[in-house]
Amino acid sequence: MNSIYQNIQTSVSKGEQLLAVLIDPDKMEIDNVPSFISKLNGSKTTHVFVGGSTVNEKVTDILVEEIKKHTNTPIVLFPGDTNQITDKADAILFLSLISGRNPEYLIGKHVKAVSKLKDTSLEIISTGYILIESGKETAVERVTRTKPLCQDNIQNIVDTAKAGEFLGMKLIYLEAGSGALNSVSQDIIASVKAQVNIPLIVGGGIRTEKQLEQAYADGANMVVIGTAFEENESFFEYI
Ligand code: 1GP
Repeated sequence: MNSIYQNIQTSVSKGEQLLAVLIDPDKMEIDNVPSFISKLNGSKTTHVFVGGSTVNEKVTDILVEEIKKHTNTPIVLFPGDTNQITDKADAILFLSLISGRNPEYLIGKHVKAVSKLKDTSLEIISTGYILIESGKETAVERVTRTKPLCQDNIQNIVDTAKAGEFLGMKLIYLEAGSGALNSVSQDIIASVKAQVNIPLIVGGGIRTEKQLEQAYADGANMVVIGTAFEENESFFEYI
C-alpha cells in the first residue's frame, strides 16, 4: 500500500491540488460528525487533519474513531500536544516549529512523543512548521510562546523553509494561524515554492473559494481550511 506521503508526492508531481479539512476536537461535537463527514465526502477534500492547540486527553481518540466510521479519506493528526496522539489515525505531522526558538516545540515535545508513537502504526511525516504574522495574536503563538515571522521579511521565511528542507523535513507548512485576519501572502507562497523542493502546505485564514484558488495558483500543493467549515458547513458546496 502506498504511504500517505508518497501519495502526496505523486499528486504534487501530477500538479494535483490537495485540500485538507482541519477538524479541531474542541470544536466538533461527536453527534455532528456523520453529517459533517458526509458533506466532506461529497467535496474535493483529499485529507482530514485533526488537531487543536489545547485539547483534553482522549478527546482526539474518540473523535478520530468516529470520523473513521464515515470516511475513507486519510486522517492525519496535526497535534498541538502529545496527548492528541492516537493510533486510530493514519498518519501524524511530526511538526517542528522552526519559525520559533522555543526548544520545547523544536524538539522537546518530540522526545516526549516517542514513547507513545513507538506503540502505534502511524505514518510519521516530519514537517517544518512556520508561523507567519497575520494581523493578530493566534492560538499557536499564545500556546507555544513564540513570535511569528514577519510577513515583510520574505527572505527570512524562505531561508527558514529551506533550512527545514536541509534538515530532512518532508513537508513545509506555512501557517498564518487558525482564524487569521490575513492569510499567508501571495509573495510568500510563491517565493517559498520557488526555492523549496518539498511539498508545500499553506493554511490559516483562508475563507473563500477565491482565496483557495489563489493559494494553489501561487504554489501551495495542499491548502488547509478549518474555520470556514466550522462557521458554515455549506462552504463544502463551493469547493
Ligand atoms: C490552522 O491552518 C489551519 O492551523 C487552518 O486555519 O482555521 O483559519 O482555516 P483556519
